Amino acid sequence: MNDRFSERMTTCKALIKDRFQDLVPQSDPPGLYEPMRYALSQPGKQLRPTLLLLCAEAAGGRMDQAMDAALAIEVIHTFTLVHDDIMDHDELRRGRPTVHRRWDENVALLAGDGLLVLGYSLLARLEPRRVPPILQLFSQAILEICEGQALDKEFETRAEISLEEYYRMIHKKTGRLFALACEAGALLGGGDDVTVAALGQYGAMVGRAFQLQDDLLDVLGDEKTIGKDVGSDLEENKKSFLITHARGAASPEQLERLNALTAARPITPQRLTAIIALFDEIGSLLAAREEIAHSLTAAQSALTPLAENAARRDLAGFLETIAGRTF
Ligand code: GRG
Repeated sequence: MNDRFSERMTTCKALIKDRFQDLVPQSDPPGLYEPMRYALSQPGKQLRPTLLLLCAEAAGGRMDQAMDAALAIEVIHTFTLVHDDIMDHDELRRGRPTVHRRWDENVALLAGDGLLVLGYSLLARLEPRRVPPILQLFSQAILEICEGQALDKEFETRAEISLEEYYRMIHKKTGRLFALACEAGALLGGGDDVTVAALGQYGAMVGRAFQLQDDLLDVLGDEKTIGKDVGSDLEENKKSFLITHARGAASPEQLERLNALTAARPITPQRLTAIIALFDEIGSLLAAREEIAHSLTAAQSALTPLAENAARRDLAGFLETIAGRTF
């Protein structure tokens, strides 16, 4: 990562963090507001709000015009994590117990609902003429994320899915929020239709690369570094890129070994090591890395219609952070 870009990332994150402190009111009942504060108090990577702010500038505007939308997207993203952790029975998030582990599922459901509403109330603070199109954009995207999550859950009950189905699911579940960040930033920065569409495509490709990377980190990552459970996709019978690719590319003998290794529960560290070795033997780890590289190249190409300026260079720099991420 070059120094200038690293500095810009730090600036964006600091801008967001400063405004994040007092978002949740100190109101009664604490059973609602404490878990909401807990979920927001441990910052994640803040990729989506950073992208949103960079896209506002890339479209010719200023970051301050887009700040409330940047906060909103991070709050709404945090909400999706709280509900996703319930659905996936995950115990760790951002290195700490998930909200439903720290309290219980009912508390986590309600805290998530509160965060979604908080996100929308931040959008209502934008410049009045921007509110209707932004609400429309967010609402469409959020419904599509729900569709992606529904597909993700449905696929858990299926023995196998095609790579086409996998890409459709991650496009909705993960890519859509990244695309929304970029489109909303572009719109708030005053970008024209071509710029909004180009940045939306850039975001979708960043999201695809990000999810593929996430699938790899689920098996190869270090629990302390990624701050969440390792091997959870296999444990939950999730159709990650790796399992989907491996099932399609394995020889009959490899498939038999893969089925035997993935059938038993829990997925012990020894079994996880054997599954990773088999993914490697089948070529699925390499295929995932190649797909990440293709997606990042597609994201870079999507920037072509944009004027050559510093913000566009930052968006190209952002791709390097995704390519090299370890958490
Ligand atoms: C109504 C928007 C809405 C959603 C409800 C729960 C749900 C339906 C969708 C879940 C979508 C989801 C959690 C997708 C996974 C995306 C993903 C890999 C998130 C991890 O993002 P990071 O690594 O997290 O950027 P940090 O902690 O860094 O913020």
